[in-house]
Amino acid sequence: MDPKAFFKLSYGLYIISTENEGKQAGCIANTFNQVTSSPAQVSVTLNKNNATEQMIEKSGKFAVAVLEQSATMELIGRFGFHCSRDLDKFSGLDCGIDEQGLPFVKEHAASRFSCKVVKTVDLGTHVMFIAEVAGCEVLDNEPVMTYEYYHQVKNGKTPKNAPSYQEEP
Ligand code: FMN
Repeated sequence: MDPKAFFKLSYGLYIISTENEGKQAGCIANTFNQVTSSPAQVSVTLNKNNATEQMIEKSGKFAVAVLEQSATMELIGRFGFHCSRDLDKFSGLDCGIDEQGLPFVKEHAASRFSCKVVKTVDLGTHVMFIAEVAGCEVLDNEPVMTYEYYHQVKNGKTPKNAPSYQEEP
């Protein structure tokens, strides 16, 4: 099995966020996808250790911000390399509240989705949430961030919690 085959897969970069009992959590994910069009359904796969995964299990809903190429490494670092249990990740950011009452990041976001979980699939280390889209909106028309752009142009790294993580050769 050649692990480099996985590097040929393409993804975007997203901020997944949720809220439960007055607390907020959010993290970076590259695993957000549309899975059906009618009804419009999406999926995201999150590590069970992530505060965001644990909060979505309780809230049953999540918001998604589709990141643009202009997203700063500070923003990606805040959501992708820290835990919401230790940090208020939304503090000082330009955020909105969606139709399900969830916070979403507006900064450097091309569009956003509000998602209601309809199925949860246990994948061992990770959980895949399948959700119906309760609302969505275009926020900006700048080019979106791909996983390849994040690695090649921004020189970004991927932490162990990401499903696409691979040991450095
Ligand atoms: N974590 C996941 O569980 N699923 C992903 O798809 C995922 N993709 C990531 C892609 C990138 C480029 C980066 C930087 C991180 C990714 N992560 C992913 C890791 C989480 O964002 C990270 O573990 C975060 O600190 C979790 O925060 P939380 O504990 O507040 O939920």
